[in-house]
Amino acid sequence: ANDECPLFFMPFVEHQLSITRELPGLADLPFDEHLSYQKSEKPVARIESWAWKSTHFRKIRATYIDAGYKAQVFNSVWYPNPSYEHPLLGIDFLSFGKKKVLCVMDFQPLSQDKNYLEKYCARVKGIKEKYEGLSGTMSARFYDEAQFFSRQLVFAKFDNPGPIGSELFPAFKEYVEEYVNMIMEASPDESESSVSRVLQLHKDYDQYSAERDPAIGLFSTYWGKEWASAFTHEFLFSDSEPIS
Ligand code: BLA
Repeated sequence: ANDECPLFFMPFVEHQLSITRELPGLADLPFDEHLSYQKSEKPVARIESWAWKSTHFRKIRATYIDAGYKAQVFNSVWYPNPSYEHPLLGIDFLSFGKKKVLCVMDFQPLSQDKNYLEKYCARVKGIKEKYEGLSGTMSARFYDEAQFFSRQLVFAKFDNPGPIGSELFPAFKEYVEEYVNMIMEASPDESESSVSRVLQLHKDYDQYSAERDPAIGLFSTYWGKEWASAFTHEFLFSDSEPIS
């Protein structure tokens, strides 16, 4: 959209694509075309989204926003099949202006039970510790860190885009690799009770996230309120209900 602004997070999209392409049973997950691409001339911006499913994942979705220097965003969530009670992989990387970069990435736990966190989230501790700049703490402005977030959350604010390549990209590659390996090596629990419990937790996650998503204002600015609401409830968090 803006010739001068590099697409800071495009290497992340490309890397994620190269990983998803190798997943067994990969297929496009169809969704409404008007949600998959939009552009705006004034202010200049474009948004594109993709979604897949595979043998191990019921939904992997990704979104890129290019509004020039005003905003660059890569946002993605990986939902394993409900036969896995494992965390979701949540990614939210944003740059605003030339001096404000916000990066959040987590194995987003479906439970805050100590054993659950130890089993599924603590495993990335060693990765996070390698990247000094990535261990900030989130505020309570939008989300509640005690719900659907773990202690191993990557959280970083930078005043320049430099660390996107030097720290965030290698950390991202390691998180994605660890995450995919964790799911592929896990034994699925196909029992009806477990599957319905996990599906309900995915639904709770979607509702929690849709109600708190600070991006709705941003979507509205460029593409209007109605589109923003449809994008949030039908694509980003498609198991959420709008609250009227
Ligand atoms: C914060 N995420 C934000 C903010 C915006 C977005 C605009 C507020 C930034 C600020 O003003 O400080 C943007 N959220 C988006 C966009 C999409 C979205 C563009 O869903 C969709 C395309 N958010 C997630 C996921 C995680 C997440 C999956 O969508 C998990 C890793 C985390 N985003 C997250 C957190 C904050 C945030 C924790 C709050 C940062 C803080 O408290 O300072």
